[in-house]
Parts: sequence; structure tokens; C-alpha cells
Amino acid sequence: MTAVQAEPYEFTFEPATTALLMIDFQRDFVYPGGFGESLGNDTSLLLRAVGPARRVLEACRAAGIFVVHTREGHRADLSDLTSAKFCRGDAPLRIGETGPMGRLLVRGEHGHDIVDELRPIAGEPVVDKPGKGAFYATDLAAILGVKKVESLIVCGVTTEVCVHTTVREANDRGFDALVLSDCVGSYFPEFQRVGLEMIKAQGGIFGWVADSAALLSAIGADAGAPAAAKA
Ligand code: C5J
Repeated sequence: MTAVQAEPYEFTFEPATTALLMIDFQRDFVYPGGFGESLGNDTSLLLRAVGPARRVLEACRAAGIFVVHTREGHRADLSDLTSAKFCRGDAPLRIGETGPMGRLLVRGEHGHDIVDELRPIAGEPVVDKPGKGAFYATDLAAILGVKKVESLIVCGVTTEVCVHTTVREANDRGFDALVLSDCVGSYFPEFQRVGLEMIKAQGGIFGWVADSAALLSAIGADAGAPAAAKA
């Protein structure tokens, strides 16, 4: 068992039955010109999570921990986009419309893909999801089941939306989830703070929270290794 100093108490996991879940590190959220910015957000707040998440990704790969990536987005014909989701927000560009990185949140477009720094490698499934939660309308549960995964280490964006929804769903499905505070990001500093508080409140109501240094130390990785994000 590997033990991580976490809140509200130590998080223990068996690397062989653990997956690193990298949620929606897509250009559309992290870089200017995508879906996130079209909603009026400052994407630099999300970019901050990329460097720490890259160190964790590399360390988990080196430790033999299974890695799964997710991407939020829709079919090119938008047949899986509900009108409820399409109509949300007061954006100049909506999902499916064309911006500087292609059609927003549409599969196959440049903006929809994962940032270069965190690009998946062979053996790391990429789960395309039309919703906020990574279990909804995807084969994530089947993938984790085949690998006999019991614990999740979670990085991704955004903290209070897709990370929260996924971790809540994971908790209901019986997974123990550790969220890495500096490897998740929100466009709203207050939501970042409160979102993390909510996970670990009430004795860890649906998960644990630690920073990446705690995880890296637990798996014997060097927290100081360079892993800069693009400015
Ligand atoms: C949002 C996400 N915020 N990945 N998506 O719309 O959190």
C-alpha cells in the first residue's frame, strides 16, 4: 500500500489497482480562443494546473500507474448536444461554432484535443464524453472495471464542474478518489477554494485532497523535476 498525506486523512492506494484520471485538459478550456474564453473566462487560471499535472503524469507513468484521459465534446453533427447544454451561457461563440482553434467542443477539432504538454501516449485510453461527468454516456466504467481499478488520482479542469461531477459519480460507484489541489483548475479562485473544501468536508464526503508534492513523495518521485507549461 502507498500512503499519501492528504485531507481529511491519509489516502492509501495500491498502484496496481489505481488509475490517474486526467480530466478535460483540452485547448478549448486551457488556452485563449476556445470554449472557456468564449464564456468570458481568463484561461490563464487553468494553465497553472498544467505544469504540476505534467509532473504527476510523468511520475505515474514511471510508477506503472494506469492513465486515462477524458475530453469533453460532441459529434460533428452535434447530434449528442442537448439544447439545454447548447443554450447555456451568454457567449459570442457557442458549442459547434468556429473559433480560432476550430469548432468549439467538437471532436476532431484542434481546440477539442488535449494540450501538447499532457498528450496521451500508447496504452492510455482517451474517453470522449458529451457531459460534465466522465461516467455519463461513456465506457469509462467498463475500462476501469477491466483493469480492476479501485482508486483514482484526479487531475483536470474545471474543479467545480467536470472534476466535481466525475469525483461525485466515482464515489457513488465505489471508487476512492484523491484530488490533487494544484493539478485541478477553475476560472474562479473562490470556486477553486470552495470546490476543494467540499470534497474533503464531513470526513471526506466524496474524496480526499492533497497537493502534487504529497503524491510525488509517496510514490518516490522528484517533485522538483522541470515540467513547464507553455506560457
Ligand atoms: C466545463 C469542464 N466547465 N470540463 N467543462 O464546462 O469542466
